[in-house]
Amino acid sequence: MGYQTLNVDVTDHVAVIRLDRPEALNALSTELLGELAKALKAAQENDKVRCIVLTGSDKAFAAGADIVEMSEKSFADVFMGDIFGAEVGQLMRIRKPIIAAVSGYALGGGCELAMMCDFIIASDTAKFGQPEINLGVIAGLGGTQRLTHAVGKAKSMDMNLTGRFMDAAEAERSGLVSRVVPAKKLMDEAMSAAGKIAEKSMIAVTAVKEAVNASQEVPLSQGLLLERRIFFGLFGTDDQSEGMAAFVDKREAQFRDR
Ligand code: DAK
Repeated sequence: MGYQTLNVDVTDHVAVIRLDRPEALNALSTELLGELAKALKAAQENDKVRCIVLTGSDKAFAAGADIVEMSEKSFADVFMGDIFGAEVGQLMRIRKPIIAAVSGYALGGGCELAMMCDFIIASDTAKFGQPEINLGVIAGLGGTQRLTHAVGKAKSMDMNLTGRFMDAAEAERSGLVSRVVPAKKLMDEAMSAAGKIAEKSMIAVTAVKEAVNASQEVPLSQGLLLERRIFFGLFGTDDQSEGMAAFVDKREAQFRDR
């Protein structure tokens, strides 16, 4: 399918979705978010795809929601229109792992989009921020919630109240990103991580995603119970038998997602 604001490429079981609105630093317009939701759904439904990498340009992952588009809207427009509600709902329904490969600006909705992914690999040029305060509003896609979970209250308050940007080193130190690599290596690193995930049992991969995501929502005792139940359940899979037999036999496991 052809997109106006994205490029999609599937190689070796990895779908790379690249945001491509360079004239606006990949600002998240309604069109872009609609296309992103479609591309993610297509990746979810494509059996060849085992992992997704979401990325932008060297200069910007995404500089936020499209301010030009939003500037004309009233309370009634955004409330009754539930802007981006359907698109974000689609993203949250993706069960395959999504890695955000972030270079340059990830601001406002761009930072929030990266945080909606399963983990973030950043280039050393990455800059994260929730500068909505400068526009007279606050974050609306998780910037006060997911960011606080990721970096703690102090840094989240600092970023949401002052609108300052966090560089890649601080983002790694604070737990917002999992790895920082030189800008030139960003896609190699993201593809290598995605390739590693693609080799695993998709049943176990999907289970990891559900269990870790649950840790952000439920009390520890419930999370631990859920984890244990899923762990026990995986003993009903061929992939558990194969994975453990392969270890004992000192060979590579051949997972079949069964
Ligand atoms: N929207 C529209 N255009 C943008 C943009 C944005 N967010 N960011 C950059 N651009 C455009 C610029 O207007 C400029 O266009 P031209 O003037 O060339 O036509 C072009 O991209 C290049 O930008 P600059 O000339 O400004 O480039 P610089 O290198 O000088 O500065 C910058 C880069 C990223 C520091 C600067 O562009 C900037 O501050 N951008 C705005 C960042 C920002 O405030 N982001 C937060 C936006 S608010 C919700 C859903 C979503 C949201 C909220 C609720 N619900 C579902 C409830 C999200 C809100 C936001 O993200």
